[in-house]
Amino acid sequence: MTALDPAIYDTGKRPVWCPGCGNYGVLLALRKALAELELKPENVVIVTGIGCHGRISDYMKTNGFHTIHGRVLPLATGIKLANPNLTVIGHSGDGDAYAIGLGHLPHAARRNIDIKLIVHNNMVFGLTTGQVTPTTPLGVKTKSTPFGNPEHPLNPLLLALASGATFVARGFSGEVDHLKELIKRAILHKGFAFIDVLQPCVTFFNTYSILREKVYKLEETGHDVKSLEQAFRRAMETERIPIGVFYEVERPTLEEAFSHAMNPPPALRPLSPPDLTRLLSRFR
Ligand SMILES: Cc1ncc(C[n+]2csc(CCOP(=O)(O)OP(=O)(O)O)c2C)c(N)n1
Ligand code: SF4
Repeated sequence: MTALDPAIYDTGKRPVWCPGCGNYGVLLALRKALAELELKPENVVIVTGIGCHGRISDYMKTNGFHTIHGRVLPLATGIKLANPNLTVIGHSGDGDAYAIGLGHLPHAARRNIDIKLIVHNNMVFGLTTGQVTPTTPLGVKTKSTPFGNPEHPLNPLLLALASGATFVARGFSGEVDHLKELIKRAILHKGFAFIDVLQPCVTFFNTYSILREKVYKLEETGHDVKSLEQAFRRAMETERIPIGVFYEVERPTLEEAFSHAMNPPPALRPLSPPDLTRLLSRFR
């Protein structure tokens, strides 16, 4: 395959992210993945939530929709149903996806709509300067938990697996080429693909050294991606942190199940302007 130049997706805007932020790794991996899959910018839509992660659509020269906090999946679903020819990739933060927007994840997973969700999981609210989120580890001091987080964190991979997702993966923004491969595989997967990306927020919760020490690659262990049981076991590991594809199976997509209403999908229907003569005659 002859890859495109990743620079074609560069809007030329200088990112406002803090130096060293994990968002840079996700941006680079995304551009490289699209380039290697030779996806033309006009056929890709990046949907982002509100947060530091949300700026990624400003730096991607594709179609983009920077939506309100926690509403990436409904937007992405609508776009995909309107025009299934588009590659629709949602980018969300852990606050965006697992707090205010949590109600949408299980439903996108069980519906198996062919969209991709990449969650920039820095385990903290970045943009609002470092408050606790559903994935902040127990005991961690944040701006809103000065005595340590008293709440048990949510495990997003277990949630996605239990909801019926057909593609569940975890990446690390410090492993850009590995993440690029995950994004490529997610895009090629026919159905809902979920990637939780461990993305250090160097300013409010710098997890680089602990993640570098603990992550290991699932594909180097003989992990069977078709086994739901193995996927659950790996997702529960805490001593070491697996990255890679946990689970991947095929199931009909929502678009296929919905084909009676999608024939053709709204964006591909011929434009036939309504006859306004009768209506206009009332105003003569
Ligand atoms: C309805 C609503 N509630 C709250 C906010 C305030 N707000 C803006 S960004 C943000 C948190 C973003 O955190 P996260 O999704 O983890 O993204 P990050 O900044 O870490 O990338 C919040 C609570 C908002 N914009 N809209
Ligand atoms: S506050 Fe954190 S997440 Fe936001 S740009 Fe800075 S390092 Fe990145």
